[in-house]
Amino acid sequence: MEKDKRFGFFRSHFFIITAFLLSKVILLRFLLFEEFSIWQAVVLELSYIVVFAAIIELIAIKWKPGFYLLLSLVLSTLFLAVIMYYSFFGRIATYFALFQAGQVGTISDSVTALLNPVYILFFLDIAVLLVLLAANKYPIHSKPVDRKSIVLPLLVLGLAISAINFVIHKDEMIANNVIAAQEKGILTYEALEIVFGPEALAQSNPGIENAAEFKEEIRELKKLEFLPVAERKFFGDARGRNLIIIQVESMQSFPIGLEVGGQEVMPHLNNMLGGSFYFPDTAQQTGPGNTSDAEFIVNTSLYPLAFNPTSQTYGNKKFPSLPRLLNNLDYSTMTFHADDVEFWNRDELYPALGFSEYYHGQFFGEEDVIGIGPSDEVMFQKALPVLQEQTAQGKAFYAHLVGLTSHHPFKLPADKKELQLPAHFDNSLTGDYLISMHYTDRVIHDFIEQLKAEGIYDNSVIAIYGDHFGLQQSAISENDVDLVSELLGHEYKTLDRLNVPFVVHAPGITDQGETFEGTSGQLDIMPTLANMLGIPLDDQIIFGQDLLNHDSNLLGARYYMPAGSFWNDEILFMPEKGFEDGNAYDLETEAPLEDFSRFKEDYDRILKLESLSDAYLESLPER
Ligand code: GP9
Ligand code: MN
Repeated sequence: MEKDKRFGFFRSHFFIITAFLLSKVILLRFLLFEEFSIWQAVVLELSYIVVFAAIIELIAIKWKPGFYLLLSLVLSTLFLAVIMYYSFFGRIATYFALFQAGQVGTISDSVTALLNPVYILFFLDIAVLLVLLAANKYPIHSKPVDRKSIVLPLLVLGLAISAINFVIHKDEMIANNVIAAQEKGILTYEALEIVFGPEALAQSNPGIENAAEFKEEIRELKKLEFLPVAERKFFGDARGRNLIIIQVESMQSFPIGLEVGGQEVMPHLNNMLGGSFYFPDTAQQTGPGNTSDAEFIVNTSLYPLAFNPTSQTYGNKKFPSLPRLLNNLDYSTMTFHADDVEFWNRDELYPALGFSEYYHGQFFGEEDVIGIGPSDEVMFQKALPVLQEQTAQGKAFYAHLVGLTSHHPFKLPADKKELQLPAHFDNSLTGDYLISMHYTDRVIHDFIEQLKAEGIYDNSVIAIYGDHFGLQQSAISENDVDLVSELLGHEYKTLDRLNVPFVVHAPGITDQGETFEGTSGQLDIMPTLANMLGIPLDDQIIFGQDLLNHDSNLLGARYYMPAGSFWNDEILFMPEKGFEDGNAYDLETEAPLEDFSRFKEDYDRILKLESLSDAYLESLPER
C-alpha cells in the first residue's frame, strides 16, 4: 500500500509535467550559458515550476491534463523565444521585447535562418501527448496525488523558495544581462525585470533644471576642451551645402579595403576613401531599436535607451535634432526608407526628429522587392527626383537615406549577385554578406554618379556609415566565424563586430583624404557634420563630439553590451557583474588587459553620461 502510493506520485501528471518542464529549463540554460550547472538550474528554476504545477493540481478539477498541456506550451514558447532572441541579439529577452513581437513578420527571413533543430526538444512532450491524444490514449492513466499531504506543502515550499530567490537577488547589480539571468535564475530575472524594470530607472533620473549647467556637466565628464569657433578646423567649410547621409544596413568595417579571391568587396567605397575623411572603427552605439536607434543617434547625438527602442518609448516627444537645426536654416529635411513606416514606430519617430518630409513604404512601390522591401536601388532611384526638385527650386536639402537590402540573412536574387567568391564561401552567411555588401557598394556608387550628372554632387556633403553589425558570433555557425576570421587574418572578436565605418565625402574639402584612427562613435556623426556645415552646437545638449577637432574620446553602448561598457582612447571595456570582473581589450592589438584598474574612472564617467542622456530624454517635451 505504502509502496503503491509512492510509485503513484511518480506516475502522476504533477510529477511527469514537473520533470518535463525542469528538463526543458535545464536544456535552455545549457544552450544559453557558458558555465552550466544542473545543481544551479534546480535551485534557481525548479521552485517556479513546482508552483505552476501545484496550482493546476489544486484548481483544475476537470481536464487537468489540458491545463498541463497549456502550461507546457506557454513555457516552451517562452523558452524558444528566449533562445532565439539570444542567438540574434546576444541578450536575454525581457518582457520589453514582447512589445516588439509585432515586428517579427518583417524579419521573418532572419528568424527562419536562426532556427536550430535542437529547439524541437522544447516541444517534444507536447508532441508525445498529442500523439497519445490522436491514438485515443490521452489522458494517460495517472494516479491522483494527495492534495493535502503532498501538493499543498510543495506549493508552500515552492513559493517560499521562489520568494527567497527573488529577495536575495533583488538588489544584486549585474551589468551583463546574460550573467544576471544565469546567476539569478531565468524566471527570477524576468520577474525582477517586471517589478523593478525601466520605471525604477526613470525614477532614478535626476531631471534637468538648468540646461547650461547640464551642458557643462557633460563637457566636464567627457573632458572636452572648449574651442572657440574661430579655432575649429573645417568649421563652415561646407556651409549651405546639401547634406546627404546614407545609412547602410548591417555594414561593418571589415568589408572595406577587403579583397577576396583577388576582388575588392567594396571597390567604389574604397576608391572614394582617397578623397574622403574616413573613420574606420566607429563604435556601434545602437540599442534595442537597432536600425531606428542608429537613425535616432545620428540625428540627435543622444544615447538611445537601454531597454526599449527609443522610437517607441519617446515617439511622442520633440527631439532637439539635426533636422530641426537645418529646418531653421531653411533646408528641406527628408528621410527615405523603403520599409513600412510603422516598423520601429517610424511614423512617430520622424515627426519626433523634426523631418519636414518622410518617404516610406508605398512611395517606393512593389518593384524589385528583396527581403523586407523594395531594393536600395529602387530607394535611390525614387529619391533622386525629389532631390532634383529641391535643387531646381534653389533649396538646400538634408536627405537621410536609410538602406534595407543588406539586411540579415543577406539573400539576393541570383541576377544581383555580382561578387564571385572562392568556392568555400558558397552557401555561407559570410559569403552572402559579402555579396550583399558588394551590391550595396555598387548601388551607392551609381547613386553618386547620378548626383554628379544632375549637378547636385559638387554642392553636397555625403556621409556614409553602417547602422550596426551584420554578423554576430553567437548567431552564426562555427564555419562562418572561421570564414570571417580568415578574412580578418585573426580570430573574429567582439571588438571587430562592434565597428562600423563612417565616411565623409565633400568635394573640394575632403579631396586630400584623411584617415582618422582615433576612437569615434555614431554619436559623433552629427557634431562632425554640423561643424563642417557651420552650425555651432555650443547650446545644443549632445553626447557626441566633433571628430575633426577633438581626438580624445569616451563612448558607451548598452543593450548589445552590458551597461557601463565603453571605448576610450586605449581600450574597449565590458563589465561582467561589475567593473572588477570585467574584460578590457587593447584597441590596437585586441589583446585582453590583465590590469585595467586605472580605467575605473572612465567606467564611472560613462555610467553617469548615459544616465544624464536618459534624464535629458525623459525631460523633453511632448509634441
Ligand atoms: C526595418 C529595417 C531593418 O525597417 O530597417 O531593421 P533592423 O532589423 O536592422 O533593426
Ligand atoms: Mn539594421
